Amino acid sequence: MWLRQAAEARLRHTCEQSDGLPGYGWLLHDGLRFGAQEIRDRGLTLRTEFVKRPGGEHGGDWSWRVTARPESPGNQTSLVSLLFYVATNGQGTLQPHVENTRLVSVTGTSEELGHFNITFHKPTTDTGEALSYASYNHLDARSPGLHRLTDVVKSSLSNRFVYAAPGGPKRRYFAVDTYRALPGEPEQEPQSHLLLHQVTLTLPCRVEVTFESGSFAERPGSLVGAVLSEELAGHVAAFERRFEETFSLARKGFTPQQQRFAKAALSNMMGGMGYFHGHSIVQSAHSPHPLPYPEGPLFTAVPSRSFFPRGFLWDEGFHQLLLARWDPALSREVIAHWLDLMNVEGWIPREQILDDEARAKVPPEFILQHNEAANPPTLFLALQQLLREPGQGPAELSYLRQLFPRLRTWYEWYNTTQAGPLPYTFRWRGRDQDTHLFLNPKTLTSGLDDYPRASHPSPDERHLDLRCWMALAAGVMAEVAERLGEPATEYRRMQQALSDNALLEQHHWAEQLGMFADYGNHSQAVGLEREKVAVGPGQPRHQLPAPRLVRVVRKPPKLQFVGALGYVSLFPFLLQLLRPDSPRLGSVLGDMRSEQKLWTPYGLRSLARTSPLYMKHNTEHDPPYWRGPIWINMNYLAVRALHHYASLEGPYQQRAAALYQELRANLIANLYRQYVESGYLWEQYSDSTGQGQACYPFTGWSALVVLIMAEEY
Ligand code: 6A9
Repeated sequence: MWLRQAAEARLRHTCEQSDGLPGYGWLLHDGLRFGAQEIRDRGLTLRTEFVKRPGGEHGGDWSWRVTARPESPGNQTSLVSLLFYVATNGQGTLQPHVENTRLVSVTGTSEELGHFNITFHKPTTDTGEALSYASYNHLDARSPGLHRLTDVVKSSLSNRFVYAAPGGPKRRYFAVDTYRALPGEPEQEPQSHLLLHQVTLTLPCRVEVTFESGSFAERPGSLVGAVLSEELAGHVAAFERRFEETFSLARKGFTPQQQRFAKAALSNMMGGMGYFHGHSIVQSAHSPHPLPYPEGPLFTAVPSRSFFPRGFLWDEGFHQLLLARWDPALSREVIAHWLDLMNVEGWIPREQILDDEARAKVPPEFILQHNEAANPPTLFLALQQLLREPGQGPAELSYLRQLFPRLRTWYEWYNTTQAGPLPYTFRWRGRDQDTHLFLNPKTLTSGLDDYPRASHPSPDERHLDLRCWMALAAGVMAEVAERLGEPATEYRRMQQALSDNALLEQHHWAEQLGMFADYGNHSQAVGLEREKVAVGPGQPRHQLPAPRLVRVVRKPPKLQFVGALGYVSLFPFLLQLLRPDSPRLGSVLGDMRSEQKLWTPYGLRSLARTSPLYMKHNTEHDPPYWRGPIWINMNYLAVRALHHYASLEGPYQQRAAALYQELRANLIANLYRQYVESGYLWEQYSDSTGQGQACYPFTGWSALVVLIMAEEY
């Protein structure tokens, strides 16, 4: 945690989107041994770096270095506190070692770490020179849990302390004082023992912390000061080399600044990975009440470290497309973790909100996971990528063998629970059922939330995107089964049926609309209008609730194709099911390149400008999300598909090649420009200005720009 000492002290712990910081994120991170992060707060910049040194039985040692500098060099006199804490989470012990008021070190034990020793080294200047003066405070407290640590520290702050550097003015400052129990939670059992070391000093400065593992027997010397600097420099050099070997961005002519952008994108995805543990809360059709899902671990990347710091099933498949290029072993571990979250039916919860800390960040209506709810099985995309990695040996094969029973069950779950009304058709379950309050009932499970579907949800629906995902899934299942010598014919047959362009057209080509589409009970003539509220006699109008926006259906729905040109219509192309000589490929490319429809100078928009629900609110409070803005996961699939069709002989080969160049250049230019201007990668981009929108920093699938730069598909 950190604190700028001013009249109003504001303790910072996590970086939150609502803080509006000019920038924060990992600039370098190798996923395993080292990382460097920059946090630009108002008034100061923090650089945090770590190095891990393997050894012993418990993961070895690590050191952290935190360097704080004033935002502008003139600002040297401002006083800053850096707060370092250690906390248990339900088990383990900690012993503080205090000299005067300074917490010098903490020794402790935990199940996972065995014995350890954490040392808070004396602060120095930002270049490691001795510092003449600093003030120290510490706190020994109990917290109801990790999710309340910030509150515990805040409630113990007092400004009765005086900073008195020799020859300087005396200054009062805020520091941790005696601990008072949190209001509202007096009798709750404390889950967490917290020890905190506070250093107060002027900028610029540096503090180092070392963690030494008790089972690490022959340590060559502590990882601090010059030794740490040297190790860090070695890691930076190795990272740079490996980055170029993996992605060839220098060779492709990207500038050093563009390369730094790509390194930050990859690093922040990797540095955002977390090891989560706990249980989801699940609503099953078999039970009247929500139930806790079995407890378990999840090692995963996240869409946004600060705003969505948890696992999302279909996001993860995209994350692993990037991470598998950097470290296939890491990806294999993550995929295995996800598949281990499967229940006996073959279902994996879509959003992983596993403990109190995670739940504290999610509004109550999003917490429940429903066991009929799917999400695109993008882990098959990641697996497809891993299968292509060169040098598949016995280790990879035995990994696949372990995965196979789960893959089989997972695939079967989709195949049965999400089956459509006709053979070889599919339907997302769990659409919003209320047709009165939404312009178009949402389909959160598809991942494309408010993308327009049939206006009246019904069992007659056929969802094009899910059908294409299943074609991909069947193909990967067939390949895995063949490699393992398991029965593969049924998967092959399914893949062939789902790739049959005639059957695809029969179920999803809307001749009159000239596009691929969903099918269902649909009316195009819908709109939101103010509800008319009846006023009783003598009843004053101002006492009534404000009229709501409700949906009116001006023409009754009927079974038909759904006219909503956009990402869903592109799916047979995106997942490369179209034959290269299919005339439909020509139409798809034409729609993509049309500025009236999907093309923008910044990437492909999610819904055509000509589509009736383009940029329409879904309710009063629900702005358009997948109804126009540009999303990078889908654009990645589009660039990848263009690259594919550009490599196959056919009537559209040249067209695909030209579009490939153009779309790729547009995406890279815009994401880079937005990063330079705003300091972040974003959840989506405006289709009219290219500006980053919604959540930030979002180095989930938006970081796929690295693969687009590298031309890795
Ligand atoms: C909201 C508010 C702190 C929505 O990237 C994760 C998902 C995608 O899987 C999905 O395709 N995002 C996309 O349409 C974000 C979903 C966040 C839902 C929870 C809670 C948090 O407030």
